[in-house]
Order: sequence, then structure tokens, then C-alpha cells
Amino acid sequence: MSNAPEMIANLEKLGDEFLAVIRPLADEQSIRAAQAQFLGKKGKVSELMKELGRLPAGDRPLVGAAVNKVKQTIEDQVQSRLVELADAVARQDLARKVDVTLPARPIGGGHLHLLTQVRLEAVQIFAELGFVVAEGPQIETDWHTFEALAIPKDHPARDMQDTFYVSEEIVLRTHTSPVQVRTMLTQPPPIRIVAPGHVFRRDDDPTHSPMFTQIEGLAVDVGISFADLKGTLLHFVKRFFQRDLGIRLRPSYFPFVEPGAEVDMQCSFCMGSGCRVCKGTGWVEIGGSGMVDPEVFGLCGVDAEKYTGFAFGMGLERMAMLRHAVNDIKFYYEGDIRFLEQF
Ligand code: 2U9
Repeated sequence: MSNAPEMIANLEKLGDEFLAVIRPLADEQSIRAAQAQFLGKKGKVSELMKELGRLPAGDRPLVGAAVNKVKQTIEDQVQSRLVELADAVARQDLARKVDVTLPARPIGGGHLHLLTQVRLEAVQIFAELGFVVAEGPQIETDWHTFEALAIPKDHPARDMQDTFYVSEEIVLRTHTSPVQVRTMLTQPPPIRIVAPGHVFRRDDDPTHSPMFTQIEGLAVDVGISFADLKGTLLHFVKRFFQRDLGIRLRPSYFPFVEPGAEVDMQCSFCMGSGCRVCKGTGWVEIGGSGMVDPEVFGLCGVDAEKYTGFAFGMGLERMAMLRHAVNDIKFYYEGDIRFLEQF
């Protein structure tokens, strides 16, 4: 049968013992193991505490206080030993020699996506000619997308663009033309706008994607002529490709322009002498254009007796393909860094 002074002496001895045990330990894991050996459920302190119940009630507070004291001592020692160890590691780190003459590791900076670069450049070139950017919704009404451009529901031109329908009256825009429609409906001429943005068509092959990026332009004023259209497009091509390339306008049909023309430019790869890219012809197609059909003016609230206007459209993926020899449209959207970081 233990007595209080004996137990208190044993507890103090345990404190000293712990100190001796952890002094040589040099890592957190073994320090924690030693801590468990003394303070754990089956630890040495707990074993001693079992005898607490056999003491006369009057002695228990005194011994209880001694138990708390030794527990506290052990905790404090664990804490201070861990701090010592951390300090030692930090000192070792600081003592490491650093060769300040070594070249720095390169920091991989990001940059704008190729299509964003091309869009901003195109917008910049048209801005220099007095065009401002106009934007509109990608989910559009059938009316703004087709009807206002003189393409009624039974018109064969609807088959030219396979449309994603949200409902009977709501579509994903197949071109950015509804932006021009909305502009004409809300602001009087003179109008000079470019509408860059995503468009959607049910298409998917190496040169077509169900979503792609267009830039369309519209100029409406008194006395706008086909020559203004050609001058605008010629300036754009020369600036965008940074070469003295010619363009030609080939008669073609689009329901919203009259006359309409497909736009070709001299091949920027062979400068017009004929190569694989232009299939030996010296010319590549870059878009479509024309004079706004008076019927469209009527539908969009513009006085066709007073005003004339030209419009054009280009695919930005195609422009970037022609400038950088990209041969598959999917590269733009896959997010493969090996492709993207080349531009
Ligand atoms: C309004 C009036 C006229 C825009 C035009 C084209 C011809 C054209 C294609 C080029 C390549 C689309 O991205 S593409 O597939 N565009 O051929 N676009 S005229 O004419 C308009 C637009 C709006 C109110």
C-alpha cells in the first residue's frame, strides 16, 4: 500500500526520467512515442494514478496536484524539445550555401489565346478606319438572325447554315449579323461597326467547328459604294498579313446583300504564284461581302432611299489558319499548351 509522500517522490522521479529519455531524441516521431509512453492511457503516469484511489481521501488532493504537475512538466518538455528541433532545421537551411550567380529558373508567363490575339488585331485595324465594336447575344431570336436579313423560314438559304434551335423562335446565332440588325434598329446612320464573336453551326470537320469566331462589318451612310467595300477589305488584308497582297471580289449570292461577292486574297504563303495552300491558284478565300439589300434596310428601319451600305463577314479561325499555317480547327479549342505557346 502506497502512501502520499512516496507517490509524490515517484511522480517527481518520473519527470526526471522523462527528461533523460527525450534529451537524446532528435525527431518528432520518437519524441511523440516517448510522450505516449509516459502520458498515454497505459503510460507510466497513468499506472501511478491507479494507486490514487487507494490513498486516504485527505491525501488525494496533494497527490492529484503532483500528478498534474508532472503531466505539465512532460508536456512542456515535449514542446520545448520540438521547438529546439525546428530551430535546428531552420539554422541548417540558413547555413546552406546559395550560389547567387546561378541563372534564375524561367517563369512560364501566360499570354492571350491565338484567336484572341487575332480578334484584337482585326478590331484594331478596323478601328483605325473608324469602325467601333458592337456586341449582342449569342442566343438570338429567329427574327433577328434570319427574318430581318430577308431569310424567311421557307427560304433555301436556311439550308446553307445548319442551325441549332433552342425552340421554334430561339436559335444559337449562326452569324454575328443580328448584332448589325440590332444596331440599325436602335441607332440612325452613319453606322460603322464591326461585330466580332462566337457563332454556332451544326458542322464538324477539320476546317469547321460547331462553334467558331466571326468578325462582321457594316457601314451605312449616304453615298457608300462598292468601292468603299473593296478599299476597306484591301486595307484590312494588307495590314493584317503585313504584306502587299491584292484582293478580288467574286460575284456570289447571299440573301442579305445585293450584289454579293466572295472575297479572295492573294495567297500569303506563295504571294500568288501558286502552292499547296492555295491549290495552285494563287488565291485563297477569306470571307463574303456585298452591298446591304434594300429589303434588309426596310426590315431594320433604315431609309433605303437615302442610305446605302456595305457588309462583310470573315471567320477568324480561317484568318489565323492562313497567317500561321494551322491545318486543323480543333487545335484552337483543345487547350494543348504545345500548340498554344507557339503564338
Ligand atoms: C446585315 C447585312 C448584311 C454580312 C455578310 C457574308 C457575306 C459572308 C461568311 C464569311 C465566312 C460567314 O464566317 S463565314 O462562314 N460571311 O459570306 N457576311 S455578307 O452581311 C450582312 C450582315 C448583316 C444586317
